[in-house]
Amino acid sequence: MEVSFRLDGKVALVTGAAYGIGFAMAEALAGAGAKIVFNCRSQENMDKAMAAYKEKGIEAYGYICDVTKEDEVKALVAKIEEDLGGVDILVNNAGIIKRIPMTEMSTDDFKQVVDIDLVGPFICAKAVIPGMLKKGHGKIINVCSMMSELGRETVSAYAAAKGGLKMLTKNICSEYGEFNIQCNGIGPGYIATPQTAPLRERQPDGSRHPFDQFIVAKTPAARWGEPEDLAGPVVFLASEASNFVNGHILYVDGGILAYIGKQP
Ligand code: NAP
Ligand code: GCO
Repeated sequence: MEVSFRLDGKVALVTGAAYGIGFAMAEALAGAGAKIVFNCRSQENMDKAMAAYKEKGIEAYGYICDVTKEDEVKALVAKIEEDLGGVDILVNNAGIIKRIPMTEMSTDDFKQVVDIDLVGPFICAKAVIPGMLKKGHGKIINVCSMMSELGRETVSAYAAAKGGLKMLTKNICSEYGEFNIQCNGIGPGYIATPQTAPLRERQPDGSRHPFDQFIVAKTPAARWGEPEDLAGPVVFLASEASNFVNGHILYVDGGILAYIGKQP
């Protein structure tokens, strides 16, 4: 039996892949043979990202597009259909976090997080599914979180959105599985990216941030994840090797969810 993880001829749209986890996942998908399309919101980030892809030898197609704006997303998907023949793989990666105690958080802040982290993936999936139905196949990978399962102080909106994204994943699987569309989630643990930089900042005396120490102690692998740790999982879920895996959340967390924590 030969199992293929190759993605030659496939078009992958990775949202928010200017840097961080999205960039690493796009790089991995390109390494497996996929054509990469990505978006982000600012021209400045786009310019840096295009240079970074070029440096890696990847001919990526980058577009300015906000995942919360349905008209922009529809136009992007139409352009991909016209230029590249449609999206085979969608990775819903774009996301933000706001760390604010719940009773101090404005409703507008809460809504903005849910809008980007949950409504955005709905808008993007809704835009690509008709094309996938026509093609007779499709892979949708939603980037979930530890907060799809766990709560913690200050991240109420993020946890609500990522918990919702887990269930959107299962629902897309339920609704479109019979049409050969697989929708799965990847739940990264604590990964060193700009999003988590404030949690790793050195203290004025040069010592490690208490949250940084807390995460390393809470992770059986005893380290932060790197964006590259998501490479194998995303290629697996994008490839035919996972054709009967559907509605699953693959946690890539160095073991955090398995562990009760260090004994005193
Ligand atoms: P990051 O470093 O902050 O990168 C986020 C990316 O999303 C950027 O490219 C950003 O570019 C883009 N983006 C944000 N809002 C957008 C919007 N409305 N439309 C289009 N693009 C948008 O974050 P990351 O750590 O790589 O995280 C990527 C994903 O993984 C997020 O969904 C995050 O919640 C999730 N995650 C992260 C971790 C972690 O520990 N880092 C763990 C679990 C899950 P622009 O600002 O230019 O738009
Ligand atoms: C936080 C972090 C997390 C991670 C990640 C964990 O403040 O707790 O930013 O939410 O980014 O999503 O899986």
